Amino acid sequence: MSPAINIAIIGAGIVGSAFINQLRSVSSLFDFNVIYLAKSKSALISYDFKPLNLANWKADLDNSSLNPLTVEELLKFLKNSPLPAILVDNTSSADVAFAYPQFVSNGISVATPNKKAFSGDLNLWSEIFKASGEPNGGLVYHEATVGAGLPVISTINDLVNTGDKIEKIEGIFSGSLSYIFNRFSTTKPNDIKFSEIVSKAKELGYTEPDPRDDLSGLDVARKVTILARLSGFNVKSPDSFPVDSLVPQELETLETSDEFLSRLHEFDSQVGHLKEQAASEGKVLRFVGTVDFPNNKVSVGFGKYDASHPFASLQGSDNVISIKTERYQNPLIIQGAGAGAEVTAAGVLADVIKIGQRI
Ligand code: NHO
Repeated sequence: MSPAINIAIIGAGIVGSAFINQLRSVSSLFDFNVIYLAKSKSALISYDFKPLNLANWKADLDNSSLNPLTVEELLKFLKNSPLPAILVDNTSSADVAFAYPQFVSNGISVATPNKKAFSGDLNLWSEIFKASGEPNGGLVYHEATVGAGLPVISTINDLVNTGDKIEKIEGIFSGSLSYIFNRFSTTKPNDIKFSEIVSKAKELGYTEPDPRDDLSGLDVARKVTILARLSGFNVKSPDSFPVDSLVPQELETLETSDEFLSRLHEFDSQVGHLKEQAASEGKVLRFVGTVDFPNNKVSVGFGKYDASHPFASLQGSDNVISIKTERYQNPLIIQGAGAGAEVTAAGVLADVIKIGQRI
């Protein structure tokens, strides 16, 4: 019989739905028993810890009259789990993220694509990994917080853990901004409008729930913060270094992302101007993040690149991450799809399987 593990899943949106479908279809060395599944307004809860029947999970979750447990209630519930438990946080909730140290110090492992805990306050980062390092601490995996399913975090961890020294990390870390600029700013002239391509990226599931998190540079700043910290650069927060923003000031405070998208066309000419300027120099615009140890500098912003530069020829929503280290003086390059439900969910599922192998 395969060993069994109890799984609590919070979040059933774009990534969460793909995750549940992959978890159900994958054959694994483990029996993954989902005992809790929640979205913001409803939940399915197996109080006797028997696996939930997920055959019609979407309809069952929509029709459930149970409210999601509070973080404290969920912690209490999982502490009573008769099997090892993994919390899969597929939300972008700060409240859930802030509670990771409590879960982890109670032996509950965490797998998540949620960047909030790892890019927020540096103390939270320290608390999470301190709790995980305790003899009975849970494991913490967050590969999909950078580069979706690409092996970025595991690679940096392996480099650092084997004594290599990171010198510079540079790359296109945003799948949505990669998609947007690969289509918008090309070496051949085009008349694509910025607002149209942003809406398309949202429709394809490449953006964050609110595309302003991508366009403001905040999402990239979060990813760069995470990579810097893993590499030993103690960045205080994602707003503690320079970040260029693509969100017009007038639209920053609009309440909903729908309102934002419906008004973005008013500002098409502003970004259009930047692209024309780059094109007049025979270059393309790209949105790049950098962690630069020799210069003690972390930054996120626009760069103009010649057509021959690898950043200029990216396809679709690809990310490209170049890691220069003491051992890899010719940088190690990781490239591939960096956004989208399936690859992100696969990154989370791979983490769940790794946790299963270690607990
Ligand atoms: P959704 O579709 O809004 O789903 C969120 C779900 O969480 C909903 O079901 C909501 O009801 C539930 N929820 C929220 N708060 C809750 C709470 N307190 N209790 C219970 N349920 C709650 O969001 P997504 O798109 O599925 O994203 C989920 C997480 O994955 C977020 O943390 C996001 O940052 C992360 N993520 C998403 C993507 C993506 O492709 N959509 C990626 C990475 C991480 O690789 C992707 C990426 O980096 C995209 C990025 N924008 C880029 O590079 O361009």
